[in-house]
Amino acid sequence: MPIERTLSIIKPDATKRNLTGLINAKFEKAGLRIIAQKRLQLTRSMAEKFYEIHKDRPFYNDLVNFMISAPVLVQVLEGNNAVKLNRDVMGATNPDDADEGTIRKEFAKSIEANSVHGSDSLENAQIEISFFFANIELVV
Ligand code: IDP
Ligand code: MG
Repeated sequence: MPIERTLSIIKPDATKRNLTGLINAKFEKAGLRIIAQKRLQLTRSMAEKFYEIHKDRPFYNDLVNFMISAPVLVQVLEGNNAVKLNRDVMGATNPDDADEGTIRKEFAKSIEANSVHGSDSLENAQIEISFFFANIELVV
């Protein structure tokens, strides 16, 4: 299985409730290694740019406001099939549809305030990692 890297964000609903440690434990238990991590207050322009792909969706403005409503933890996770493995650990976008034991099932408050972001492809993972991190910050 290929070793991959993926971009994770622990979202404001989770940082506000002091859930970063419990969520990181889920990643580590699944075999994902946190090789970079920092707590940031996103600016509106950063959040707009990060979610630009969704700019025509009806939830875009609310999503940007949510993502700047409190600090986030941006992270790079590394492991076998990390992109898909992380999506599996996260669970479905809507917590009502998420499997038992997933982060979103356990912690998400709503389809918007769903506790975590994870890259959806290897190509997007590389783009998203370089959005937040320099190579020198990725430490295995
Ligand atoms: P994903 O995070 O599971 O990849 P996306 O479809 O890429 O889901 O949506 C990005 C984020 O936008 C979601 O994680 C969630 O915070 C928010 N979002 C997605 N769909 C809705 C919706 O229907 N209403 C409100 N917010 C949404
Ligand atoms: Mg997505």
